[in-house]
Amino acid sequence: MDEKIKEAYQRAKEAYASIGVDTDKALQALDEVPISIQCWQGDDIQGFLNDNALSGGIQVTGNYPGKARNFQELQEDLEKVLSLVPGKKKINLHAIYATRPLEGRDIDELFPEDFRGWVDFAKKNDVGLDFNPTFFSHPMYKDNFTLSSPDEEVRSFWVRHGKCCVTIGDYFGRELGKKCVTNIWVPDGMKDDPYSHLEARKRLTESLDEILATPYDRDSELLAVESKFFGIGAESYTTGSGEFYLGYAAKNQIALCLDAGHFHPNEFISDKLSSALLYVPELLLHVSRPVNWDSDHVVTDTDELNHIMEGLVRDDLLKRTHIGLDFFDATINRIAAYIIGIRSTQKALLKAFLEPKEMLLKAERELDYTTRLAFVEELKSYPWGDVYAYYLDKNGIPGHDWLREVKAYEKDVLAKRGN
Ligand code: RNT
Ligand code: ZN
Repeated sequence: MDEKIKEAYQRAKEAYASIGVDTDKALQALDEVPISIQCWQGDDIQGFLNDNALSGGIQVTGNYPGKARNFQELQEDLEKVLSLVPGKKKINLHAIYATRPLEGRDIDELFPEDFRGWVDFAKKNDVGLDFNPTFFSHPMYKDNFTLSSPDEEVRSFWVRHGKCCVTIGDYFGRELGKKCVTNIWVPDGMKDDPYSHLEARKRLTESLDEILATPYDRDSELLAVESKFFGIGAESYTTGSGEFYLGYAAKNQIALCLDAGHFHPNEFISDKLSSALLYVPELLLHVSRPVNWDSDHVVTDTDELNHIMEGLVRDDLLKRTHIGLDFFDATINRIAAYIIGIRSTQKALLKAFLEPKEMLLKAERELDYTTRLAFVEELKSYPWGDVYAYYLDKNGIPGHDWLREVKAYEKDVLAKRGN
């Protein structure tokens, strides 16, 4: 253990103890919160199955060299990432990341065996797996529609895809003994004003009902549905809107996925957590950073990120919330993007765990808003950075020096890929 880090931690521990906060306990709590890492930052959501360009409101911009081109390379990159962040982790997969070639089959006919490679990876690295059917980057994504398509051939294709994916998520959960969260997001919508707002939504309900009727073990898998405000090419109408999915998740008692970039630019998910959890059993978060729109920038230390984590800790919502990351930036080193995003998320969580919760709750209940504001402001300059540095060092993980390691990996591995 680095002596300077240890000394700084001792001082931080005393500072926090003086306001009734136990830093060891905060670190223990942090260490227990699984963070689901999106596999798609590693290769710009390309996947292993096809060369189809991205479509449906998902845009990856940039061409920084060295992206993973296959399963082998993505595994190497993810292992590098896992080695540079402490705590519990999961890997979040999309259906287009099947590790077995489809050989004549299409994605409406996928089997657990197609993902065997990831299960081996998860066991080797002691991580859980989460899953997503891929309703984009495919020729059957037609006229901006998948599950809500008026074309029965299109709609039923995607229903079959969704059903296969429920079975695969169930398999992940059983195989790994860690519940798999399978999240459904469809890009469906219209560029121009719809005549009927209702018809496509009725079809989406029908399709989802068919997918949910797939048998699965509730202890092994949790289904989630993700809303969106608008997408590229779907500027005027999104079938799966916020109200649609809040209602659907509440009615069917499945999880609601809230993506930080999927609401009006002045609307924040941090204020939706407590309301949604009064009516849906669980939440999935897509922690992202929207810059003016659903831009999926790397997560950084923003007010909203801090408010999300505060919301979860202050109101005790963590037990029913799954934290997943959803960003993809191809303009910077992709491994660095991961480390920055994951560490920022962990730091925000840690700050929330380092609050004198009982004292602040009491102040609020007694309408002592002066104390509330004073302490929340004071806390911003408390030495939480020393606590996080200690957490890293205790786990044998480099602190600020992580970038040196990532640059070395870029030189030795990424640069040699020649892409
Ligand atoms: C798209 C959604 C969705 C995707 C991933 C790749 O707007 O946010 O979650 O980002 O499934
Ligand atoms: Zn998302």
